[in-house]
Amino acid sequence: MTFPDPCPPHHWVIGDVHGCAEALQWLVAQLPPGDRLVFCGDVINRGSRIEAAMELVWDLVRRGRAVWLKGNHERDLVTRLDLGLAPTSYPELNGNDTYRQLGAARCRLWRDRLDQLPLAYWGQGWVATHAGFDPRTWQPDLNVRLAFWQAYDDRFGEVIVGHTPGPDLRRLGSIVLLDTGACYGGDLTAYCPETHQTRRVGGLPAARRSLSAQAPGSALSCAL
Ligand SMILES: [Mn+2]
Repeated sequence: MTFPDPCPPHHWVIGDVHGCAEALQWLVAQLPPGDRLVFCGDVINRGSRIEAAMELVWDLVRRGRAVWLKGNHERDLVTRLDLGLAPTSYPELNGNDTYRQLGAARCRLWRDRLDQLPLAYWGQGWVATHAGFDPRTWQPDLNVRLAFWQAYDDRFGEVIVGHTPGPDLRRLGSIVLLDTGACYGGDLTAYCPETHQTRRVGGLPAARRSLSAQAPGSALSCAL
């Protein structure tokens, strides 16, 4: 005989890490150790310590504390690896930050893990997914923006997404936009759907943040 847990653990949904391993470490250190973590996808690409970020998240997944949802960047890397073309003949893969930092062999070691990442995590009265739902099918869509924002009818309760960076956490009705652009000099943000609390840490080390501050607009211009 079992009794329901009188105080089930809370969840923290974490926005696009994009290789910001230091920020991720600082953020996780701020969160209650018994709470569950849901990574909203796009852990890879863009930042300077991509494999360290992947290892940190995967370790949390392996220990049963976290779920890593698939983002369009994880999906696209798997797609490109599966094309099986020599890197020299496939400039898009050469231009992939994760591929450049890890190399072909290490990318292939991650391929099956990335391919099997779930598309959504369903909580009580809320759901997390990378970008939103296709309003024609209401299935998760890893790239959707406006069509979902305009059509969402609250059928799933609160929907927590990353994918679209902005200076702060934003709400569009019952949609929560969580990506605060850690890799562009913004913050990495965690949001708790049970308490509506947020935690955020700076995405870049101080030295690099001051560099990025000298080039306003350059980062977000390639944000999407
Ligand atoms: Mn994305």
